[in-house]
Amino acid sequence: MTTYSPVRRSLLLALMLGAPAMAFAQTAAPPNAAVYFINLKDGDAVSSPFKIQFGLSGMGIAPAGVEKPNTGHHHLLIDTTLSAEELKQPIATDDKHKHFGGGQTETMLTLPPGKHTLQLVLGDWSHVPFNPPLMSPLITITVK
Ligand SMILES: [Cu+2]
Repeated sequence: MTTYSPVRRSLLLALMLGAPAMAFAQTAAPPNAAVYFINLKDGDAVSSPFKIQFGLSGMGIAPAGVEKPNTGHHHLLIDTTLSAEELKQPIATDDKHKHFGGGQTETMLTLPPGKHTLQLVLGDWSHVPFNPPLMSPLITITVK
């Protein structure tokens, strides 16, 4: 007969219950909210560095860490997209996933010449995308 320590037993119990502590809470998106690029569209050609303006309607902007209903902050995806799994957890922070946790609504970007994809994703106060996700269309631009 196998015996488990109390800690081991509670871990097993957590696993059996689906480990709810490991799930991130997603915030519901308000109806009619939309995220979009204001000054860029699919197929545009730009010279680096270039300005990107982030559009948001039907919601407000709040800095990261501030939990306020119907607000979030922008994230810019560069040459990448979020998988279905990634859309349910805090957005990564690296060269391809930029956070604008200060509540910024524009940025200057420097990219090497060639084609690049850009997409905006709104995250809640804890950097988790909304449900359903609030994303701009994915656009492809050419940097001259
Ligand atoms: Cu963020």
